[in-house]
Amino acid sequence: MAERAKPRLGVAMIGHSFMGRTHSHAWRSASRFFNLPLEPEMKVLVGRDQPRAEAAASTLGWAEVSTDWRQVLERKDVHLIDICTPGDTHAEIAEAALDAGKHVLVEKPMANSVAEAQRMVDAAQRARSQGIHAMVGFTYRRVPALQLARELISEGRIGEIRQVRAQYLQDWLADPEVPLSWRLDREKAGSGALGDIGAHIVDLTYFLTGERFAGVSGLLDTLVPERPIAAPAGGDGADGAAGSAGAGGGLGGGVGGDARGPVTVDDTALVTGRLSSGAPVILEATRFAWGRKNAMRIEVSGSRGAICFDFEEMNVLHHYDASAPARTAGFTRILATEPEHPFVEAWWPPGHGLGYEHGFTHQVVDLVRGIAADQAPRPSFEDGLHVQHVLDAIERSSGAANQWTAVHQSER
Ligand code: SOE
Repeated sequence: MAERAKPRLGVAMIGHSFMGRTHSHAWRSASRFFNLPLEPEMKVLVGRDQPRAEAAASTLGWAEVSTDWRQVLERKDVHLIDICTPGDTHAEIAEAALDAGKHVLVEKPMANSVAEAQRMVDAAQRARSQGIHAMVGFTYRRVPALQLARELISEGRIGEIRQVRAQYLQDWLADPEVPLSWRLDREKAGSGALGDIGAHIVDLTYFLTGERFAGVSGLLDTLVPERPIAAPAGGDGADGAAGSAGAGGGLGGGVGGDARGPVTVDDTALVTGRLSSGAPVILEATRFAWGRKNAMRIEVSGSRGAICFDFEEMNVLHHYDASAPARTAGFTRILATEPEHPFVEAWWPPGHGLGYEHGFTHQVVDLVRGIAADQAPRPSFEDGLHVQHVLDAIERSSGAANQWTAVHQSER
């Protein structure tokens, strides 16, 4: 008997640089590896420049191209808008899309300010009664080893949460000759290391412990206040908005001449904080840690043990069981590459491991399943708003000589 065709989920994506490439890969692979209730269709790629968008669409597998996202919102065959542009455009596009009855996936951090994030939450709440869903792309939540970490913590395997330490270390700005890009422009990016990578460890602390932040003390610093002005380059959206990235969607760009311009965001963010239980947290986000390429690390110490993760070994989770006899106690290195681990069974035979891109595919899988079941996928816009409140409190604290600053708690 012929199989009945699945209902379609028409997708339009805005922006086609680094994040646009990862998302395209995810939309392409999700239903090829996972049994999804809806079939995603890569309908339209939106970019500001027609020829560049056309080239990207043909490489990444989008059927059509548009230079006008508002027109795309009018299309009946488009059901979901995937926003991969710099933060300054997120609120406007997400609000309009939700009000037009489209589901939304938006890259992190969800906005450049609390006020924008709040507007997005309001729009998501209006849309929810119509069965429309919104999700923020904190993709690391869907790394199998980190999903396992959350399972172990919620099963009580490390006991009560006592303390969290997390770092997100990169080095792509350590060289002062790396040119300016949109990520160094406060107008476009909202903040620097804080929002770009610090947002991930704020979200992961929240995801793993299930606790919100209560207060913080923050120290932000701009280590290289001026940089060469970048030569115009290809790409569009998330990594091309200020002409920063080539077609490959990398982070840096070419230098245009001798002219220099100001860096208007933080280069490094250092934070101490407390969770709602009172548990202390220490966070560090920097793009100046030579030799650290994408070292997103998190260690949670509980009353009965600990878990520890480093993205540079993304298939590994370390677990310490404090009840083990001292003679043989030590961190157990768990390879999260087995069919028993979240998402892994859909991919390769045991032990073969996953990469950066898989988190994005898993994100699409959970989003599509949530939409089909009419069950709000997480991280929701409310979750994203909490992260935004934490970033805001860190900035205010840093501006007030690191003064302890309460994190505003909005309703869930
Ligand atoms: C750049 O610093 C960046 O691409 C972040 O923007 C991403 O969110 C992170 O996954 C990797 O680093």
